[in-house]
Amino acid sequence: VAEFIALLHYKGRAGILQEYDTLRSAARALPDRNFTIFKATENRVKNRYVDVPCFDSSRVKLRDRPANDDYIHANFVDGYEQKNAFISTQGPMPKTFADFWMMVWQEDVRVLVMTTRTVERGKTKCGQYWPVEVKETVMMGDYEVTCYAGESLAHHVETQLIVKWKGESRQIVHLQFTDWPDYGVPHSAESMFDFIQLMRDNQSAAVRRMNPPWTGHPKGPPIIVHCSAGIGRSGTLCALDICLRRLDDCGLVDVHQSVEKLRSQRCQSIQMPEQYLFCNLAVVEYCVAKELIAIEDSALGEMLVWLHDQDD
Ligand code: PTR
Ligand code: PTR
Ligand code: PTR
Repeated sequence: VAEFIALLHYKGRAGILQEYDTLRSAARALPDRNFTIFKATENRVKNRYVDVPCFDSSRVKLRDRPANDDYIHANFVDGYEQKNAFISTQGPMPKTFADFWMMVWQEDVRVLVMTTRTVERGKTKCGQYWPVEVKETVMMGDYEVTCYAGESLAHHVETQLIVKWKGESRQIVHLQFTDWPDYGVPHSAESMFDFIQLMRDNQSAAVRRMNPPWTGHPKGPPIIVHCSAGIGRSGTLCALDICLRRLDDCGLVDVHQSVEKLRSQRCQSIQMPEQYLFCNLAVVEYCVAKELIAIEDSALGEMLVWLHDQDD
């Protein structure tokens, strides 16, 4: 940890931004960087953004559909020592609501994490694919989704859902982080740490309630994480979860390597240089909060200034 912090100081803001550039070049050089299914004419309507491609290699296939109609803009992403701990996906659109719920059901997902608002700065970022009023039921394709409880807190909204399909019911929780500013990155990672903990607690509780074995997921089903494009904010959240788990488990941290791996599974994860800076500094903030390191306020302050320094 001390080495990581010393290295950050040595690299400085410019060095970290340069490191982000090398991540982008590395991504472009990946051997199995194919987006054939994303590009297929019939799938265009299923993509929220034409400029955010979806890897063929890690994509989630809808198994109940014919092979030429199994596409959704979603990828399996590994967590810390857990294969396919996450599915990272774009914010569902009315045309893909049914596909989204089919994926939730197929992968046995119990925790949905959303890191955007449905509308930001007057633009639609994500469709309203879940009910928010207590007792409200919506039909999403063949899936009946009912809200049975909801709570709005300072930094997030928690909605309890029951999903029914072919006579079977499942309890699913929807966690929406509302503390991410419309643009850029949060000023402090504190509310994100709390939110990550909430996500983990809900997942552990869900796994305890479930009966193993889970189809294809020995450590429990994936958590679905999405924002608008499903790369910037979702990528940042997944990267932080991975880095903090590793830190807690063995006291090691390698943001660069963790992000590189993430980017090989979900294209463009951590979409902006500032998000990469944020990830690095959030790790510092976590180490300070956990008293793993003692760092002078002035040094931490100086680092936070880099983060929010908009004059590149
Ligand atoms: N049209 C570009 C392509 O297909 O390569 C879109 C794209 C842009 C894809 C950026 C990936 C990108 O990733 P990175 O941010 O790693 O350069
Ligand atoms: N890709 C955008 C650009 O290059 O202008 C940057 C961008 C990133 C825009 C995220 C919007 C984004 O989402 P939000 O508006 O929700 O922050
Ligand atoms: N074409 C969009 C843009 O550049 O604004 C694509 C985009 C949108 C990319 C949002 C990233 C975005 O952020 P996030 O992944 O955090 O929703």
